[in-house]
Amino acid sequence: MSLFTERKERIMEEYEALVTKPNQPLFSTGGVYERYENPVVTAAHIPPHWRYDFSPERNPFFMERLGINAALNTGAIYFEGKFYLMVRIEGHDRKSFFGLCESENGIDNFRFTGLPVLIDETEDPDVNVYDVRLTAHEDGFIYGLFCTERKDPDAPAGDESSATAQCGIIRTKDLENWERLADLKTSSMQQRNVVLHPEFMDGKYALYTRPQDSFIEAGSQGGIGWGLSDSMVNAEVESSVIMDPKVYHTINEVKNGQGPSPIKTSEGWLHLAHGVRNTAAGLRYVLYMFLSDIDEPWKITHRPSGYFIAPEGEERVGDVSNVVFANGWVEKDGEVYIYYASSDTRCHVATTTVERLLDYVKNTPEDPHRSRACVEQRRALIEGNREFL
Ligand code: M1P
Repeated sequence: MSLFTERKERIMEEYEALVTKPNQPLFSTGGVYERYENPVVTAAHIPPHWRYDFSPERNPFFMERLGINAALNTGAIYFEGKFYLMVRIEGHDRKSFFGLCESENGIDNFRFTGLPVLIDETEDPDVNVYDVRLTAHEDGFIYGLFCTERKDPDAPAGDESSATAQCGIIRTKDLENWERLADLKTSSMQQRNVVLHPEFMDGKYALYTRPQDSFIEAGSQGGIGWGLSDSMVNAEVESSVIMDPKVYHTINEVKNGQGPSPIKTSEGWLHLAHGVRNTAAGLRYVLYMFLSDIDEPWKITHRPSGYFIAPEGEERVGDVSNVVFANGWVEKDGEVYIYYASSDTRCHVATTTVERLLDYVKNTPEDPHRSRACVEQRRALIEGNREFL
């Protein structure tokens, strides 16, 4: 058997074993959601024919020609009976692009379909695109809002790392044909983590924003903003209110950002977001939740303290360690599938229900912002337990 055939057969066998591997829930000490044994998508889930040249003449050693570095921050949607993830796939060349994979049950057997998504460029071509949030809007389109990154035109000579971030917009009705719209205009120098609310607000489109002073730093701005746009064609948010600011000595003291589009419940809008704090070892990204008013979604009614998901075990290590990030979840018949990436490297699922999440957001006390007040809060919990111990 030739080296080509031997390698190809082994790679195909290992790929099939990986993408058909069943995933099992793990016992959860916290009780709010269940994590799973295996990541749902990794770099190794990207189909071999997206990576290798299958011609024995052109590729006698069956080498990878276009390698994949990571499969991370994924948008998610339930569409025509299947769970779809729109994964941020990063090549060895550091450029990200989107690929769609589908699964019947949302927890395993995710397989990429079609081709890597080819997005039209605007007159100012994107250098990098990532972190798409999918929203099935009541106008009938599925929108994908993503970060478009370009070299900072004002970077001084020799500075090859300063970049600008803005919100790119695509839309579709079939997850196959994507129409590129103009990038979102706002009054902020830069934007990342922009998310479309699924319903009209007084006949306008509502967007969650994250204004920022520079590419990395939220700076004097930051917080999760809320603003309206008359249209998604040439979308423009002229002014926004900060509905969830960054706060000193919390999990989001450095910056934060809306995760996926919120889930509508009988008691308000459930939100998943990420918060970033400083540590001696660098930034730590965790996920947190809040509930906002059903009629005025920019008004937060419940803010459970602290984090909802923080990196654990192998999740702690990767290209950017100590990070969890989520830009996709699916609610189906009351069950919630949370897709989160760990350390900018791989995608996981955690499952729960709307009922459990509402219990969590309503009954987890708020951060009292001082150690003494935290002790009082914990003593009240212990006191309330006395009669049951
Ligand atoms: O590296 C962690 C995350 O950093 C960015 O998020 P934020 O804009 O909140 O800092 C994004 O680049 C995200 O993709 C990445 O996972």
